[in-house]
Amino acid sequence: MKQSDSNELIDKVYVNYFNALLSGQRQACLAIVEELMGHGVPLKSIYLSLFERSMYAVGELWESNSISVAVEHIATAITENAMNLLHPMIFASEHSGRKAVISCVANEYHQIGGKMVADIFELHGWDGYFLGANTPVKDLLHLVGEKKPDVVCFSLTLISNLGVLLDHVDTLSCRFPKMPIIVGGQAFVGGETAFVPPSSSVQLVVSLDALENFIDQNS
Ligand code: B12
Repeated sequence: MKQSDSNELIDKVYVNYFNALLSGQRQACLAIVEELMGHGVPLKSIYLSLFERSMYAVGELWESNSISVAVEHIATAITENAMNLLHPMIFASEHSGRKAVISCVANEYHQIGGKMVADIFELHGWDGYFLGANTPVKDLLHLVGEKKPDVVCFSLTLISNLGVLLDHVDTLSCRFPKMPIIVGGQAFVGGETAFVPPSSSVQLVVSLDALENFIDQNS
């Protein structure tokens, strides 16, 4: 399906989806996602044009105190739930044995973007081990030693966590000197965070499109 067609289909349902999300109607949200899947809308379009777009909008309403924390929490839970609906698409592709470990740093509780990254790896036939929010670095090191991935990705939302990220990258690089590391996430969008990769094995990849380029080049 052409991207313009999928965006058109999503645009048609977006307002209904967003209203259902804000009023906590999980069933209605899931039905809309199922409808889009039924039309063959690709996973990445649903992730970006429905889930990311609506959660960014939730963030704006939350920031301006137009909705409560409770409403934001329900919207987050519904979004995480809806992402699981797409699992049959994600795991349908043949797996190549390539592996990626994806994690949020300690004190980073925003995990939806990182989960999307893990799902994109799976969609392209990699095993995407997603560690979720607030992962202590010692546990990350342990898992990396066990799984021996081809790449480790960090997702960062809060600029205030940049120091923690740099510490994690440093610790990981000391223990696994040749391990390719990708950092990405909202903290780096718009050039707000000056990130200078500390070594040639570390790179900044902020979008799912750029991630797909990385996967293509390394598959
Ligand atoms: C849900 C949410 C929460 C939830 C998160 C729960 C969860 N399960 O994830 C909770 C309640 C925990 C939370 C807490 C806080 N939050 Co909050 N949160 C949000 C909200 C509304 C949505 C986040 C989200 O899911 N976005 C959708 C995903 C898909 O977007 P994404 O993360 O950007 O990911 C995309 C890309 O960045 C990329 N990507 C992400 N990671 C990576 C990694 C790689 C390697 C690659 C290639 C790509 C990539 O891929 C994704 C698809 O494009 C945002 C609003 C927003 N603008 O996002 C605020 C927001 C991020 N939160 C904010 C704030 C301030 C906080 C708190 C500090 C609030 C507080 N006072 O307590 C705390 C901090 C907690 C912590 N220590 O982490 C601010 C951040 C402002 C800033 N710029 O620093 C925002 C922007 C809200 C706002 N407008 O003010 N939050």
